[in-house]
Amino acid sequence: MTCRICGAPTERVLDLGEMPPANRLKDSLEQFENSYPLVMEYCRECSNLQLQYCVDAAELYANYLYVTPDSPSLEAHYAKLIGRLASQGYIDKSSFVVEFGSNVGSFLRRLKPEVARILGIDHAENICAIARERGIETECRYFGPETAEEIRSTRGPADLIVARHCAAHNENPHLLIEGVTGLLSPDGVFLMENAYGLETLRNFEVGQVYHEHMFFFTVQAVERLFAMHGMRLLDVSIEPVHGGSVVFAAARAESRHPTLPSVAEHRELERAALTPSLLAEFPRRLEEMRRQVRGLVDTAVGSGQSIWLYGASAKASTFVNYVGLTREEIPYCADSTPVKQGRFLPRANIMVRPEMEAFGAAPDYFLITAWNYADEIVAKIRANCGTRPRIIVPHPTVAVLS
Ligand code: JHZ
Repeated sequence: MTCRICGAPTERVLDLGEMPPANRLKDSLEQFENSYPLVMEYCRECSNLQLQYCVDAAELYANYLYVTPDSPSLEAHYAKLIGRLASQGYIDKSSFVVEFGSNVGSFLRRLKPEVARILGIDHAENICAIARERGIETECRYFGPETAEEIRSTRGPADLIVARHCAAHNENPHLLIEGVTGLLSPDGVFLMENAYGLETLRNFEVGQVYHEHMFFFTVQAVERLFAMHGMRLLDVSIEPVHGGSVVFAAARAESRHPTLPSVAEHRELERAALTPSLLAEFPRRLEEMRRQVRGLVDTAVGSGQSIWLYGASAKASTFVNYVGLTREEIPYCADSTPVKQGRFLPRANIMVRPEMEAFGAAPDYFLITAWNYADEIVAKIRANCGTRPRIIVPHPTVAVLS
């Protein structure tokens, strides 16, 4: 295959075989589910990590079930991002901000008091409706050059465009950046946040590999992508949310904003870390994690103990199917998202139940599948169930908290 950023040939890093789309929770056990190849590959030329096979967007995003959870760690992250945007002069009280992939508007709600105007863009009607109920003006559509042109002609250019955890969900990043350059004001800034490819590899996060994540962006690949569209990176930071994320700020090459030292720093750190041996180690370490989790589950179930998953995240879907867990051994998964409750994780067929029900059941073990929120979930379990349940956290290394 070839790199969808620079066109050079790619090499295979990980092959998970055929998997069902991660967020496609089933309404019933009988419901038919499609599976598609899940293969991660690497481009030596621009250091891009991508999925080899991309599922059609209409198949992936129709009736989307992901609702950004209310989480103290995400709230702290939003506050930090907004502080940084203001202190670097990327926004002020006169700014017009457009966020695409805005989901239920959690970030825009925080940003609203700091700027003049906000607009959310999301492709899922059910999600846009929730955002609007929360007072966030949201248009239901895909972002691309056409949408950008229409927004520009009706509302004017954007001073800040935000894409948090959605740019990697688009098979063609060139079209997306074309849209960005079409809408951005001359000195406007584009803020793009994604799961960081280097963190995915070095934390051995198999759960990050699912069909929506068509790219695992790296600093070097994104710098190349922006340069191909007359854009320049201004700033890069690595943040702990979503299992290790990278936040890029970029602008037109001729923008008044300076390029900060963080860009060269992270580029060099990444060059030193993203080595052939890390790429080769990734599937080997995943196998090791799989054996450890399997062993813990087999021992617990074999001795008659009960286990609940905690977190029906997209990451959970790849994780449980990679480890080979099913409802025979783990019947339930706790999750606070109402639209997920009563449905089943794809292939594993584990039923999603409200978290209060899980606390009431007080199983012998919780296996944290939303491990990126492990601290706050462990605190909730301890507050509601005391010290009885043991808690398995699979990342960054498999640990059992007793
Ligand atoms: P969470 C989604 O991935 C999908 P997921 C998407 N493709 C993406 O890129 C990333 O987000 C960023 C639940 N939960 O956020 C809520 C509780 O039940 O890791 C969620 O279902 N109680 C857009 O799905 C899940 O866990 C809690 O206290 O991997 C977390 O999903 C908390 C904090 C969460 O994203």
